Amino acid sequence: MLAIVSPSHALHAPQHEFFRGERVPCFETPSRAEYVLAELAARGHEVRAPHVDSADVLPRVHSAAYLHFLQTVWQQWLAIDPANASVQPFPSVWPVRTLRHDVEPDNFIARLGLYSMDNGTPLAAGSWQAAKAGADAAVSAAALLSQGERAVFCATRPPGHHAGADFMGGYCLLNNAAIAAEALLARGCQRVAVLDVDYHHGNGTQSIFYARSDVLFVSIHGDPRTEYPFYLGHADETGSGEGAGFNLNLPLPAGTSADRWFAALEAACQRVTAHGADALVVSLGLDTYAGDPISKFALQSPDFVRLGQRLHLLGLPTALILEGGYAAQELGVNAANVLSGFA
Ligand code: Q9C
Ligand code: ZN
Repeated sequence: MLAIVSPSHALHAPQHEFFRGERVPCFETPSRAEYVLAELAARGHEVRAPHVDSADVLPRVHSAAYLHFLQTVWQQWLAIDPANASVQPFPSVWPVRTLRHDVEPDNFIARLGLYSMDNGTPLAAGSWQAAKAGADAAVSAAALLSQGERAVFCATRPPGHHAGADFMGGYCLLNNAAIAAEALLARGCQRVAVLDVDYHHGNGTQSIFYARSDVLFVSIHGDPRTEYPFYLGHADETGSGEGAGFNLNLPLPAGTSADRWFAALEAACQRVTAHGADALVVSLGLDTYAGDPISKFALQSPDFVRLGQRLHLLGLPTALILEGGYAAQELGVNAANVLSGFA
């Protein structure tokens, strides 16, 4: 399978995040993409750089204010103090419920809170460049599918599915899967399905398409009662307005076995088929792996071959977009196993 990877991913290399109140090394590291690239090369997959600019698609997914913030966030941080070059900014205040979202604060940390859902999305000097390259990969995949390619894998990082129209979260800055879906629609698709198999619910993707019937969102994930992102991803979220019936959440308890996970995948795939989509975007999180350090499903490496086989059976032009997966050394094998199953 054709793969798209930009070396710019490595420009997003923050040092630490918060975990149970402590500062710990980031789980979402450049080495993840390097392990994936190495395994793609070992198995003879063709790897290309992105060849299409996502600039005209980004505003279809994200607000202009958020895009401006993300593009300039590091300059804004350095403008406060040049010594911030070696300091990571984190939000510490958020406009929840009765607080206002419509006035952008002059205070940088308050502005960062306005555009964040959590304090779990570390930033670095090259975060925008890396995220933009990921979005370019997503629209490049859409272009290749519209030219007749059956499937394209984007080894993007940072991941995307927690990012909403106007906020970052859960390591995600730009919603690459939503960007791929919009690019497919712009290239003539009438109906697109997004199937999210990351361990965590794709709250950003769900919210972007929640009121729409042209993009079906289906997700299998850890039950948000106990798992991140906690505040979205329940089974009773089925879509609103025009989008009523076009959102399907299949939450599973932490500790779920591979057998039960594949039963949920079957239900998810049947809903995708019923949608009559002309293209599929897979939010390919590999943090369902038993060895994942922050997740609690029990898939083994060979199970990812089976996942690829079931995705292939859907018979659709397919963009596979890398999301999570934090057992970095096993990530290459697990990702490449999906591609092998698809082949
Ligand atoms: N600080 C994705 O898989 N935080 N994001 C975990 C460690 C949230 C994962 C706790 C995990 C987000 C794309
Ligand atoms: Zn995840």
